[in-house]
Amino acid sequence: DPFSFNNPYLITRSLYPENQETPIHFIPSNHTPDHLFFRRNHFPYPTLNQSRFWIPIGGSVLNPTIFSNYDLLKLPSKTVNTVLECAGNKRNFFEPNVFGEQWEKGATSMGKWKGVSLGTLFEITGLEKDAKEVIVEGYDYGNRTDLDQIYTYTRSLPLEKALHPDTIIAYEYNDKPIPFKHGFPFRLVVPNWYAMASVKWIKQINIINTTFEGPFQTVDYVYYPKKENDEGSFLVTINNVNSTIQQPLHMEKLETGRHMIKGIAWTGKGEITTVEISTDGGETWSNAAIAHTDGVHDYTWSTWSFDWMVSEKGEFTILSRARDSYDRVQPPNPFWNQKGYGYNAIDQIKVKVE
Ligand code: MTE
Ligand code: MO
Repeated sequence: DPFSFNNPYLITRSLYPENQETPIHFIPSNHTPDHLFFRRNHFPYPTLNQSRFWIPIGGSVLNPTIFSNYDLLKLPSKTVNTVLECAGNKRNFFEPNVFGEQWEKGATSMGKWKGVSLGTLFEITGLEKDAKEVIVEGYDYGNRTDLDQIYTYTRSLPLEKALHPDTIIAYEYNDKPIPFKHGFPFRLVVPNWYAMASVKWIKQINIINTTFEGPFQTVDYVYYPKKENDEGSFLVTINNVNSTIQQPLHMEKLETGRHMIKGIAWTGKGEITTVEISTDGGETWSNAAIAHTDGVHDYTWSTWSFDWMVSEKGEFTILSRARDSYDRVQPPNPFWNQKGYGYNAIDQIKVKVE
């Protein structure tokens, strides 16, 4: 649409590789459109060629098989509506600050992915009895300066998660082929897990009977809770319960009267049960109204809204606190860790009423 010049742009955190986040106040409550989908890359974009349309599956399988795009399109399809949130989303708000992409609140998306369950492919290849993990490698690669070696972006999943019917090799996003920057032609989509697990531009899949030790799972995407050493570390996997206020804007000036406070809430375990709002910096709380996305529960975020009547002038701190069906609740303080993953402290903005 040549007249869509009013579209908001992504906010660039780094250009090469390209890391950009969504201006969260513009993100619609339903599926994230391509132009607002955050981009998170560890390496330059890979170049596309015809070999990309085949996925070899090997290792601890009975029948190693190369699946073509035609094979994949013919197999029973599976659609999942899911949030994909970067584990580093909101990293910028950790105190003390941590190194890494300084994401604010927009490294998150929600969309409709269609593809084939990984389990469907393993029905064809068979699995050896001692199969333990599924390694998925992407086509993008580059030098990791910290390790002084070239790596591809490669991750593994425990067999149980890989076999979940909603873990898919996707070939469509929002009813169209996946946009190139988001993994075309094939991308792994792992609902409920932070998005580092959802490997873009799949090159090959290998089943192993050991524990994968690639750097994107032994160096990165590990919580290191201590400042001085690596004691007590554990892997980043499922999303924490979280919420983000989309409206009003942080530091917005408002007039006295009625204002709609609204936003999104999501979790990697169960579903969102309540979102509480405070307009007095946490002294009192009230429930927001939650709208679950029209029957498509899946792994979507919930939108919520709260009608705020404000008659006094002054500065106000507005907070949102989500809770899920496992009774996980956003904490007042984030769980600090060296690499700044999984920030989910109570969301906060300030406004001035004049
Ligand atoms: N897959 C490949 N091949 N290369 C990558 O750098 N980044 C991961 C994941 N999959 C990555 C990848 C991370 S950390 C995130 S948050 C998501 O992709 C970002 O997906 P997006 O760029 O489609 O938003
Ligand atoms: Mo990420």
